[in-house]
Amino acid sequence: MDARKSLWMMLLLGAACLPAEAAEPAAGSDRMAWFRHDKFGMFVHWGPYALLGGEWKGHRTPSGDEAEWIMQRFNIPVAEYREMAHGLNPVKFDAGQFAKLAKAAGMKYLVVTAKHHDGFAMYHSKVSRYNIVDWTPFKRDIVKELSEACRKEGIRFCVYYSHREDWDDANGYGNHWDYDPAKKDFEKYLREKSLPQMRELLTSYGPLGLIWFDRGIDTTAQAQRFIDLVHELQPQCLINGRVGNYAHELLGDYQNMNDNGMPTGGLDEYWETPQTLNGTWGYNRYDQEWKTPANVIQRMVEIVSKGGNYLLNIGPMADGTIPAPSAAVLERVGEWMRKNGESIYGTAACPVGQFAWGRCTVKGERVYLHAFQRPGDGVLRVSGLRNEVKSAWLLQAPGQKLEVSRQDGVAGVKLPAQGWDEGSTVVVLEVAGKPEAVLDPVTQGSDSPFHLDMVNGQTAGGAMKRFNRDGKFHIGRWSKPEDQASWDLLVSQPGRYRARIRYAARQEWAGRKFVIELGGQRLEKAVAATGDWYEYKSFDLGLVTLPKKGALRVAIHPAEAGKDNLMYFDSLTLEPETVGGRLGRLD
Ligand code: FHN
Repeated sequence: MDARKSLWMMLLLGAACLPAEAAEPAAGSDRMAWFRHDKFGMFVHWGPYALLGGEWKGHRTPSGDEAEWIMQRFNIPVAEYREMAHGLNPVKFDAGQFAKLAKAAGMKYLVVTAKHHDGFAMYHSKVSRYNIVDWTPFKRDIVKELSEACRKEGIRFCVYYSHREDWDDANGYGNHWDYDPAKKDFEKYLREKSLPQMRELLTSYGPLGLIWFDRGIDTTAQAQRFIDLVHELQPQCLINGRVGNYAHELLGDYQNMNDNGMPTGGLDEYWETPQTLNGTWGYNRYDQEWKTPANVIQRMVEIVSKGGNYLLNIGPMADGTIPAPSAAVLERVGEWMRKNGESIYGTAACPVGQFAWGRCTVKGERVYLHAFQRPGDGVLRVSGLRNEVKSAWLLQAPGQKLEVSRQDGVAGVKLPAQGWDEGSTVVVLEVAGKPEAVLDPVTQGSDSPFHLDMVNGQTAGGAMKRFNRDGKFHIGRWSKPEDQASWDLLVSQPGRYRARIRYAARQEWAGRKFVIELGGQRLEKAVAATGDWYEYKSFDLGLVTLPKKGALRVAIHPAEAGKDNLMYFDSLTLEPETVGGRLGRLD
């Protein structure tokens, strides 16, 4: 048996189960260890915009607008905004309160806006006098005080820095109302403000957990200058994915979802989603639509069950006060975390997927079932879990074992009538071995196509389920035949099917061969260029035959090893060919 065949056999034999590790991001370097473990962080959006609180000269920012964008929304002239910024005097600011609240909420890292798009530095910058110490009566360095308070409380300190967008600087990006875009010298901005301020942040506040860049930058070369600087001055410091151009390949250490974004399924790479507690990042006195503690807990569980991190924002008021509703929500979340943190920190994505009643996370030989609602009969059915369940208990009542049954191979855990927790009630399953999933085959309805994509497929080798940085998801990072995506189908209607593939491919990937294995059939095709990074197109691959009812495996992989990506794969559809309204007959 040649190597290729034996690999294929291994894949077939292993098809029915997916080990938990497959859903965990590759370990990579140890720099990611804390990020992998910590899961939950506090985002702080704070600047002079807090003084306006979503209102400029009697006009409110439109509903749904983000209050920190007010300068741009109303095209406030730099001179007027600067004048307003003189009034920032957060006399009630107590850095310890921020760090303590983060800690009480169960958050492990804190990211504060050292400079947002309005160009104002919340630290003592020597590069520009437009900063909290030199420009306001407050005269205290907020970044410094927060860094010290975080260290004291054991919270990893991190900074946000808007490296391209700067509405104050004549050469920064974004202000077209005061400055003529044609006269901007962006290189000068990078050289004289953005990079020097980044250097200040990297050299003045001790070790930083990560730098949170935002809004991307025009070229890969520009982004690389920031990356090089971070690597030179603080090699351990992580860099978020927004350092580079959103339409290009990821340059940082991990992906950020869109704001408030949630992936459809688990990803094979490190990711984090920035989310707000209401609808704005900076303080807006008119936005009182706060998420409930239960909603925050369920979001966190959902994110962690898909392998991600949750960066949850507060927008302090101009006087330094943390809005009471956001502090109250975080305190309640913290109560839940103190009791249930074991089911969040250091866990990995749930290999089993999602349940009607909630989600799951895994660690070692434990599966943590997060029940968001109590099924009518009080039984949590854990469909898709392959392992034997040795024991089950409520995380908060380890002494009281729960009854576990198996019906048609599906484990069920009987919940007690008491002990229900806000947001999510956690049941611990101790299982035999590493948690593994029995994947359900992809089934078909009458005459409907099979739709195969990253949510219902499995990846192997280097192939990864990824965020595409444009709000969608794909499978990428495959360069050799072992890097595969596969699906197990249950065919109920044998016949001829039209195969269509949808992907994005850049010019330099064109011509690379890919293989689709489909039962005994093998299609080999060449990748066609579709345009820029995330321009997806569909291609007709012709007719294929699904010869009989029952199980059938479909896999895609590069035909041979090459550098680069094969393609950014979106989906493969197999659509029944109908002749005269009936499914195409088999020859
Ligand atoms: O424009 C910003 C916005 O104000 C806020 O900082 C968010 C946080 O993720 N990031 C940008 C938009 O994506």
